[in-house]
Amino acid sequence: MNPRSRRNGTTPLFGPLDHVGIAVHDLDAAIALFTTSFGLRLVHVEDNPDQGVREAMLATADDATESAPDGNPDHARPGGTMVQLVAPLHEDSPVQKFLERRKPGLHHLAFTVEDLEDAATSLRASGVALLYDDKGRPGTGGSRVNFVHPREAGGVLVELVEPPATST
Ligand code: V0V
Ligand code: CO
Repeated sequence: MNPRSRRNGTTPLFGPLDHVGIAVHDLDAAIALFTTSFGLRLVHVEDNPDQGVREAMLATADDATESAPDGNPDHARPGGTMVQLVAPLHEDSPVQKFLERRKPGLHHLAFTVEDLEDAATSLRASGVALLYDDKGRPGTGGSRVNFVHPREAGGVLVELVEPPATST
């Protein structure tokens, strides 16, 4: 068990909803809708070649709690649940496949976990597999992420997010 983990029998495995992922064709148009019309604030735009996406994170709660746990200003995390707009970076992107098979719309729900590897162990014990190995993959804003396939999660792609470690 990771020594940073504070999880015990009384805390849920999945913490607060970190973000809701929405698949889009046109990132700039979607950013304009969510900022200009819906009033969300653009936190950052980032390419994630490993995931085959260009993504934009938008804050729903513009409170004073925004801070970067590791001191990197690019990793600032607003207090509320975010919206993540994901557009394909290339033809092999899972988001490209999603847009072709389905259409733009809700793509995934991302829950915060305290420790990605502990979460993988716990899920495995419940018979739920993750897409990647227990260490996960690089996610947005310095996080590490892993996924549960929608066929194992009631038809919804579920992402696990371990935020960047707090620097002491
Ligand atoms: C596929 N299906 C979905 C779905 N994607 N259902 C709900 N939500 C989704 N997002 C359904 C699809 O309609 C089919 O249902 C079935 O699953 C198999 O479809 P498929 O196209 O053959 O799917 P696969 O198995 O080839 O690919 C699905 C997976 C893929 C989940 C394995 O999308 C994947 O590897 N996703 C994880 C990585 C990812 O999505 N990255 C982008 C976000 P029927 O027709 O059989 O009923 S990156 C991100 O969020 C980051 C970086 C971050 O937050 O930091
Ligand atoms: Co995501």
